[in-house]
Amino acid sequence: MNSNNKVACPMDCYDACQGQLIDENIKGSKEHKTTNGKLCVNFANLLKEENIKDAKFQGENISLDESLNILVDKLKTTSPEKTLFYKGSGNLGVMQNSTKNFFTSYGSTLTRGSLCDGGGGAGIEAGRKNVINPPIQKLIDADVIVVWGRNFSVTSSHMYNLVKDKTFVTIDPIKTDIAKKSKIHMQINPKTDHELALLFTRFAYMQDLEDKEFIEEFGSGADWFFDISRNRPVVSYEATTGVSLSLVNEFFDLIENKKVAIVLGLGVQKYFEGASITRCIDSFAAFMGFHKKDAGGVWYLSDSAFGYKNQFETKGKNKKVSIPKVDFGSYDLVFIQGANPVVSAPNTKKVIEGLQKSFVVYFGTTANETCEYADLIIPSTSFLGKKDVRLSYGHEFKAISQIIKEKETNSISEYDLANYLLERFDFDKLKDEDEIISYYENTKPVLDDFETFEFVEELDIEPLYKEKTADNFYLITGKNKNSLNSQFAGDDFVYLNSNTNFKDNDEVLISSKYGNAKFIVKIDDDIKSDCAFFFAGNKKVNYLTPDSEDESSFSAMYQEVLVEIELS
Ligand SMILES: Nc1nc2c(c(=O)[nH]1)N[C@H]1C(S)=C(S)[C@@H](COP(=O)(O)OP(=O)(O)OC[C@H]3O[C@@H](n4cnc5c(=O)[nH]c(N)nc54)[C@H](O)[C@@H]3O)O[C@H]1N2
Ligand SMILES: Nc1nc2c(c(=O)[nH]1)N[C@H]1C(S)=C(S)[C@@H](COP(=O)(O)OP(=O)(O)OC[C@H]3O[C@@H](n4cnc5c(=O)[nH]c(N)nc54)[C@H](O)[C@@H]3O)O[C@H]1N2
Ligand code: SF4
Ligand SMILES: [Mo]
Repeated sequence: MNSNNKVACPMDCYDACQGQLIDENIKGSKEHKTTNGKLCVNFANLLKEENIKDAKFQGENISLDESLNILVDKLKTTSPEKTLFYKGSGNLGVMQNSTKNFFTSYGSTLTRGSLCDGGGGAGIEAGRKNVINPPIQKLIDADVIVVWGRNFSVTSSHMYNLVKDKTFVTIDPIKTDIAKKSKIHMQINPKTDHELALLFTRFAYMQDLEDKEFIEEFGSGADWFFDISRNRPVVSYEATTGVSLSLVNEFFDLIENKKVAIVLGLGVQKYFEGASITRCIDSFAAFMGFHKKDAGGVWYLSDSAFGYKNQFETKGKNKKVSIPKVDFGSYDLVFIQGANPVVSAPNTKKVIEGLQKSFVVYFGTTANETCEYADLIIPSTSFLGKKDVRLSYGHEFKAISQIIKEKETNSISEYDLANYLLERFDFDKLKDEDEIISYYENTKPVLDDFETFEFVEELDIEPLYKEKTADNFYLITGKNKNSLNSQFAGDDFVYLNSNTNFKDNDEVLISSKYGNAKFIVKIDDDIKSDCAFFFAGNKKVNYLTPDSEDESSFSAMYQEVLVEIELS
């Protein structure tokens, strides 16, 4: 009997669930604390996906061997820095990083920064070095959970399930599922979270609620931080953030003498100064001493590989390009793995024009919008047919993937492709696959807590509300329950409040500085009236977004934009 029965969900999601094959069906593992016996609708969607069966060159089916030979020939005849290695997050298993080892040794241009959590991460690092989350038990032991710019019950439904009976406070311009489940919902104006954090700080000081012991022992610069909050009249914050002082009072009543956790999400940091905004929130948390208590703390998207030694590291002096600024057209060969930049990267028009100019190799499991521009397609083995380990950016548990299904005949895993290429170029091969897997499986990283907390002492943030007029809208994107970024259910609508004068099914042209596209309207009063909401994965929303990097981390800033809407 085959004793291999573990499957890790490979998808880019906080929960990183562990599945188990039982009588031909994959069930959520009961032993895995967060999975707790359940998998989600997106996992079911993933199992239904049709995988790419054959390699393709210029649209014609070819054998896997032929496709690999074409790739090698191309690489041998192109100058390495004119090739780009572009990896997305379609699969978050550690083995996905194998290929980077080859492309680094070979000399490809690599990307830096992120399309996801980079800005916020840089903000946390600036205050306390490492982006690591407290143990999940501290979230379970908290009394009040402040959900700040995160759609907690949707994007980490398993973490939510562990704490669903707590008291919630949500800070979000959209009336999300978790906002509806919250005692207090602060329907904040976009890009004003640092101002709300300063207002909170001011209130805390007035009510003598700051944690003097924490500040004394670990803090550096707390006085400066407090000074920033004192710079302007309290009532002025009410106007800019859209959060009433009475709601702030209610908030402080609710958290008085309570153990408080903040679960921070992407929403606060999709802006040019996303790092500073996040650091300001983290500084408020430190002012209150939420860090380092027996319960509570601040959770963000942690560096899941923290404390592990990269098993694929290799030396290289590769050029690096900021991922949101990539110009595909300036490379002779682009190797895209596990990504769908035609939908997920900013400035779609520029992405498509660039891909049309370059020789594009797509290495992935399913045919997505980016494949349409690929010259060569190499099928990647489905997650059921390759070994892997999933680390989580939400909690400390890992999930293991064994081979539970024979791999598709014409597919190749990331590990095998990397070794194949390393061999063809006479580079050192990777360590044995099982050795790498067992390293990740058995290593328990030491998560040293910080010793000093450096409060943000200066803030220079250009608010979007300055440019906002009665005629334009903030652009907001958030994740969809039934899709995983651009995978699965497509929802290409724009969601608007009923007091915008638009109606259901109106066809509208939406434009920004960066481009325009047509959308069909859905009216939804959960959306703040000056916001245009789209689900991440909307095929057209990124025609509107900036292909520029944030201030500190080479990362995307999808919401640093205002849009105009007209009937078309
Ligand atoms: N079902 C499902 N789960 C997923 C994913 C998915 O696609 N589908 N994607 C996964 C990935 S890749 C990631 S990175 C995570 C991200 O998960 P989350 O951190 O939850 O990220 P988002 O859904 O992008 O945004 C969260 C919230 O921020 C709010 N927001 C927008 N602008 C602002 C603002 O200026 N201030 C405040 N306070 N809030 C704002 C939005 O309205 C939204 O509700 O989820 C993962 N989980
Ligand atoms: N406007 C706007 N844009 C956004 C966001 C937003 O909130 N707003 N969110 C951003 C975020 S948080 C993220 S993380 C990015 C995600 O952007 P990407 O990393 O580009 O992710 P996806 O678009 O989901 O595409 C992933 C692809 O990986 C492929 N894949 C799946 N499994 C495997 C595998 O095992 N091997 C290989 N080789 N391929 C595989 C799938 O076929 C899928 O098409 O999008 C970002 N884009
Ligand atoms: S909740 Fe996330 S990790 Fe768990 S099965 Fe669904 S997509 Fe996968
Ligand atoms: Mo992400």
